[in-house]
Amino acid sequence: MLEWGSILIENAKIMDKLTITQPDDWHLHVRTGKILNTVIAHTARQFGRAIIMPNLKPPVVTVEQALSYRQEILDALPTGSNFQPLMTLYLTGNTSVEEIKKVADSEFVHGFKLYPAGATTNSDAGVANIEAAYPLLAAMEKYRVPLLIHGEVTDAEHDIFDREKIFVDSQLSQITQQFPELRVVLEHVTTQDAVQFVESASSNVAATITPQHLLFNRNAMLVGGIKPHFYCLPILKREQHRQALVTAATSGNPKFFLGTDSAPHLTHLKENSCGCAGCYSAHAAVELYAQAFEQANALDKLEGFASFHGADFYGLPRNSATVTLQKQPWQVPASYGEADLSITPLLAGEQLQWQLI
Ligand code: OTD
Ligand code: ZN
Ligand code: ZN
Repeated sequence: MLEWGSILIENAKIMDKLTITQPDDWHLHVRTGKILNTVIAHTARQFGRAIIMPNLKPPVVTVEQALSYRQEILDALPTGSNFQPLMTLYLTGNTSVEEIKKVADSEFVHGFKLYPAGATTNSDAGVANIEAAYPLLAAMEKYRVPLLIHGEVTDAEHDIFDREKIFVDSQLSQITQQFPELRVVLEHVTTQDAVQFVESASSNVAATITPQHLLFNRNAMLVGGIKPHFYCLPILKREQHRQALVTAATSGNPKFFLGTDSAPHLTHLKENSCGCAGCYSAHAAVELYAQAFEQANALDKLEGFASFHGADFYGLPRNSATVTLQKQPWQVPASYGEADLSITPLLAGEQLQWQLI
């Protein structure tokens, strides 16, 4: 038996068991109603906490709404679960400085989410002109409320594969320059350019990385037929970018942490002539990350990425419980949920190597 920090490795040559501090998911969609009921146990099985995205219809825009959404999530949890939903508000052109102060004073709401209008699922209420929202960003900087950003431009003339880089160059660099003390999480980074920006920014700027962007490039979605369950936004990029993400995630740099962006959609709405964006990964999130870290020979870096860096950035205590992963191949089910509400998970029907025990 060999100990690396708090990671316990039994059988050092063929590493087949891994115990780490319980991780958190710093970017998650759980929806409401029946979908919430189907998905929440998957997240609660693995994670201590998760940052809950506010892109409901209508969006979560006030602390009061966030508290009632939080209660709905708590009510949907399996009995005995200690899972804690960490709420966020959706930043709109109508957000007030008063609401930002309320978030600063709330122990349950942890930030605002900025969606450029039209960038992703349920983002129509997002910010059309970011500069017009600068007074709000100034208030968030002043009251130390984190800003979580979907970093893509949405103008029709920009190629979908370039939208993140253009956002970083034209918008994010302005925001971090104007508001150097603002705490910023660039959500779900997908490009080498975004990684480099975050690395060279101040310690107030961090990023989440999804399992699909660590494991797959755009060939997974497009070679041999269109695979709608790999379609998410920001869209999967080319291999060079995937490699940059793996390097960042496994570097031990505290600016990078786990955020699944697990986004459940009904199967028939994804397998559709105009399929919706989002990968459902909550069923196997930690297992998927373990696979990516193992492929990079970096399982010893998983705990920092999954369990420490995010809590440290948000100024929350690290979890005290642990979880254990075992190398024990299992087959991902074809779907979850009742027939007419079926959700197809990422890698449905495929074998995964690691299993949470
Ligand atoms: N991306 N789908 C969704 C959100 C994310 O940009 C995101 O955070 C969703 O369905 O809510 C997606 O592809
Ligand atoms: Zn997003
Ligand atoms: Zn998301």
